[in-house]
Amino acid sequence: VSAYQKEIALIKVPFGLAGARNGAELGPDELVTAGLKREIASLGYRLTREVRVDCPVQPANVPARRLTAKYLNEVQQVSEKVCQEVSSTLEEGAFPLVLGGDHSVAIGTLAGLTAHYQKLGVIWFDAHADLNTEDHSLTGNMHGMSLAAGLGHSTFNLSQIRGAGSFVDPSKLVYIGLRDLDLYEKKQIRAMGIRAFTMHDIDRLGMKHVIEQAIVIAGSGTDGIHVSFDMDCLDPREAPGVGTPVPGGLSYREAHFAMECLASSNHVVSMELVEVNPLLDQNRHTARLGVGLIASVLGKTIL
Ligand code: 5AB
Ligand code: MN
Ligand code: MN
Ligand code: MN
Repeated sequence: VSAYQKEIALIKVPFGLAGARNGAELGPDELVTAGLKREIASLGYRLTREVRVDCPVQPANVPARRLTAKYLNEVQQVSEKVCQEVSSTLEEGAFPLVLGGDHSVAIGTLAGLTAHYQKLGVIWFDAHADLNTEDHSLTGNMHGMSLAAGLGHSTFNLSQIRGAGSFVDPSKLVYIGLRDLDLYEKKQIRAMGIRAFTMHDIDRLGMKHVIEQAIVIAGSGTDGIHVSFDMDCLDPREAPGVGTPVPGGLSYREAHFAMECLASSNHVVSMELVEVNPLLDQNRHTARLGVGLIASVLGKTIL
């Protein structure tokens, strides 16, 4: 977030059909209840718009669908709306803060961002790579396909979203926190040469080195960095309220430190925080952690 940009738009996307379990659709309200707007205000930001994207919910009679990409039409609808909201926010010069929902909401965010920025850097915090296509996914859950759509690998991709710009440049994309990859995803990361800081790399190099490198890769020669933050990048002991927990994730301080470094880089142009699942949480712990991490990206410091 650059120092001059003190206007923010809250884009709530209560959509959970593309996730593995019910509950992610409750994420945006949970983050607000956990104090998000108070934090934003106390950091001196003006909330220029607050929208709640109208999202489809589970139909009473679930029709027989292609298992390769479940709820594809619903994901497409939501992507279009999120794209529009993110685009308008950027036109107004405000900072888009997108609250998921499952991680498929990133498709719309990336669509709106690429419409505005020619060269977008992306840092993807996640236990997973979200690179599956409809032909390779083993689950058919589209929250595991959002980056494939952003890069143009899946049949449903950014080019099918009205108003979207060009695909994300894989050389400007960085992963942080990976530890659960499907075989196809591993091959793709290697084939495309995507910079991926796995949990092993974080253990080896430390978060300081990792986030500094990530900021260089996603932030130099680009129009700015989009932070896509899947709460399952955190260790499940820190963030139990996520749909697809994987042991061995980021600690509270590693995640906060990364967000603090991003804030001081002045390169962050947008953020989304996804996969908060209140049904699986304990004492709103995960949502409160999410609020704290957003505050850190927006410039909150300890002293
Ligand atoms: B998340 C898995 N690779 O495709 C798949 O939480 C998990 O947005 C995807 O990162 C996890 O279903 C998607 C097994
Ligand atoms: Mn994800
Ligand atoms: Mn994930
Ligand atoms: Mn720079």
